[in-house]
Amino acid sequence: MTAITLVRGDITEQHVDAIVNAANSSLLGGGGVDGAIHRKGGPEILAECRKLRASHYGKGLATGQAVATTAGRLNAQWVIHTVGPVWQADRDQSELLASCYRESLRVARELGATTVAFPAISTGVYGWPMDDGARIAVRTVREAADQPVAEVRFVLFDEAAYGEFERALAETP
Ligand code: AR6
Repeated sequence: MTAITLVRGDITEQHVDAIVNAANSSLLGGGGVDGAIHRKGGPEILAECRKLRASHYGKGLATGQAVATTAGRLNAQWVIHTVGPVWQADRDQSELLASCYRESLRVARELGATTVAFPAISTGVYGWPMDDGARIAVRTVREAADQPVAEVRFVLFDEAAYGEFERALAETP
């Protein structure tokens, strides 16, 4: 059974096996979590991302998919990059957001990671409402997390995000 824990803070400060990055399909960096990970993790991460773009991911990483690199100078072994959908009020993309969590966990299991830290994917620059993003995150991780992943830690940047994840956790059987 995988434990789901909530922490308020900065994902780049976590000591875990794998840190999940809310990336974009270019894999070449950006703002928010992505910017913080590359800043603190150092150039090794970007170097591996460039190699991925030059090999299997010539067109970039598709929305809902996940791929791992080194974590550079972060207190982790791997960064798992995933691309969330951009929120659109007139289109249900919940399955794509769920896929980010599912695919990241699949990569984590393949790597043998036992502790995995997730941000609230798509809820920043990509505009997904936090309450719905939290419900999808918690539900999908409850369904998909499996050995050897012993802990999935959601790292929430502010009190409001923490509150929504707490509520989602209490509501999800
Ligand atoms: N630690 C934990 N959570 C954070 C941190 C941090 N250091 N920084 C921000 N958050 P975002 P997205 C929260 O924008 O919406 C980038 O430019 C933030 O408050 O990082 O998936 C990429 O390159 C929000 O709740 O990711 C893409 O272009 C959540 O993390 C695009 O942003 C996610 O916010 C991806 O947008």
